[in-house]
Amino acid sequence: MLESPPVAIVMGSQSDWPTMRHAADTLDTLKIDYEARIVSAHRTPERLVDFATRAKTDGFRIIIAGAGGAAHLPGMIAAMTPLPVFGVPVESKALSGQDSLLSIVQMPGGIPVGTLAIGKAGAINAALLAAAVLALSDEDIADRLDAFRREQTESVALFPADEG
Ligand code: RP5
Repeated sequence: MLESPPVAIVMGSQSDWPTMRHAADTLDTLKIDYEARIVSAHRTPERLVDFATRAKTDGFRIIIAGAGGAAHLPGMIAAMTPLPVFGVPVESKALSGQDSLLSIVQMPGGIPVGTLAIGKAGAINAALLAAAVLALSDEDIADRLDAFRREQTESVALFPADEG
């Protein structure tokens, strides 16, 4: 088994990175290692098969997959690995990501993809879910996740402020 980081962040295109980097930033905040790769279900299908079939033996434990439009990437990865796959629908230009969402969420029974919200919130939450899974067997990550939640709660003002 090779020593990959616990989380793989994969995306269908370079154009997905501005969304998917929010997952990466969140993992950085929690000090969780990851590797980010471009894997296109349609443009690089052999790369997809290679990645998905080897992901577990490479040492990854969780896969976060983001794609837009005809977003087959998360589902195809899930079809080829037993690892948990979290899907992030990237906001598409033509249909505002509703196409991405429906492409990812409507998996047939038997091959699950945990589907998040469209766009930035989905990318952040995919990373937080990945952290929560890892926290089940890693007390340091559990402590950092607890601290993150505590700080988030404390940062919410009681009263709204005027902007500007
Ligand atoms: C999908 O097509 C990608 O995930 C991306 O969201 C979308 C558009 O890709 P580009 O044409 O910008 O490379 O496969």
